[in-house]
Amino acid sequence: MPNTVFITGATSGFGEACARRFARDGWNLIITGRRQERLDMLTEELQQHCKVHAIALDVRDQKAIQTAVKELPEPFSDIHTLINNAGLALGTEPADQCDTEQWMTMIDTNIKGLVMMTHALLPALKKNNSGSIVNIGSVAGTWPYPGGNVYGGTKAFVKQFSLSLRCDLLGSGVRVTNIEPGLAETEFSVVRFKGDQSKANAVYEGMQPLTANDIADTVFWIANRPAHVNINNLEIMPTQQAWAGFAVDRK
Ligand code: NDP
Ligand code: 8X3
Repeated sequence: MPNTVFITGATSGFGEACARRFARDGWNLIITGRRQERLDMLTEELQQHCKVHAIALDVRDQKAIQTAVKELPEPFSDIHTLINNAGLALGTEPADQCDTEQWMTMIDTNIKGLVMMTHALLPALKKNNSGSIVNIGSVAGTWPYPGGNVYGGTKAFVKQFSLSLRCDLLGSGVRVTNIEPGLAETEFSVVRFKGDQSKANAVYEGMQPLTANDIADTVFWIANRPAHVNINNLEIMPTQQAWAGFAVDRK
């Protein structure tokens, strides 16, 4: 029987590419996201290759998470891999000029959504004494940059939560990985700049960013390591991206 993967944020970018990658190898898919029409299109495309269960789900809605998990039909209730991918960055303003509503949205989605999703699926994952949780962190969780404030903070949380989860799951057979991608061209920057496509394009101008498929291949590789192998943390950047030095305020 094929394994089942549960993907949050499968309507775009990394999540959508993961859905295609896992479908290609015949995994059963649970695809989620807020945009129903995108879920419908993806279901129609992928159900030729595998079984697909689509759920319109906002990860900020804790009750909806509980219901979605409780009502998973056979064979989807037997989950091997959870990809905690749903997330976003909003704005790049310095902290004192930020819209705090945007801060709360990032915290509610990237932190609270991820932990509640994880908590809801842990019983199903532990039942089989195997499987994987793959969390999508970011280089922003390790390397600070101006305007990254709360977004970077949420991804630092994801990194530490992933490590702590590993400790709690030791002996369960369930693996945990935090992936930290650098610049990748998806809808990420369009969302960050509130639909301003030219601002988003400028982020990737003159360089070759990662693609959603690069990340999907990586996630697929991680989920398919032998059961005794746990990739703890994996940072992945475009070749044309590296770190800058410290900033110094010289008077
Ligand atoms: P996209 O904007 O292309 O995709 C984001 C996905 O998250 C969409 O499917 C969106 O679905 C979903 N999502 C957002 N908010 C919610 C919510 N409240 N409930 C459910 N789903 C939600 O961006 P990426 O694919 O690039 O981003 C995926 C993850 O990767 C994010 O966690 C991001 O922080 C991280 N990341 C991205 C990098 C990049 O450079 N692109 C680099 C490092 C990390 P919908 O709108 O339909 O709900
Ligand atoms: C996305 C990568 O560098 O834009 O998490 O924050 S970055």
